Amino acid sequence: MNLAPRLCFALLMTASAAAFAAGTADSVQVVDPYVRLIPPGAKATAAFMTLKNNGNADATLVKAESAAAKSVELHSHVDKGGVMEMRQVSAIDIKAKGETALQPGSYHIMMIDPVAMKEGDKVTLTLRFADGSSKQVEAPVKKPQAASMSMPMMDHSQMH
Ligand SMILES: [Cu+2]
Repeated sequence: MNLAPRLCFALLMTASAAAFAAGTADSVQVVDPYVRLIPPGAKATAAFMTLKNNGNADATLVKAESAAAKSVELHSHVDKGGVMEMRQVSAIDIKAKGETALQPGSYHIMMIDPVAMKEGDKVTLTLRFADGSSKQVEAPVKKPQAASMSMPMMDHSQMH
């Protein structure tokens, strides 16, 4: 068996894919990133932003990393019989020439066991895309607005 030529070919393919990938990350623009301020000792927070894809190919976010939390996951909210539930997702798509909003009640980057944060701190996140390209984002820590404090879609009329 002669595996060497095939292996070389595979390496070449990987190298060219990586070169192409740099362009893909470059074509994704991060608009208005922020990390939600949480009380000290809270077990999790989330990062939000709008991902704008200026490229001609769909982009797929597959991972987010940050030194500011023990683990970082991509999440979405799903409607489960009228109750919004957080769910880990393996990827978040950004269509070519389109945009995907990471916002309260929808997609978000979950930061579990975060370091202590205060308003105005800058959190560095690394976004990794399906093709191996990556992008660094500086997200300021912001106090949540009143509207996003409450659970999304919650019907307050039923609480009284
Ligand atoms: Cu979450």
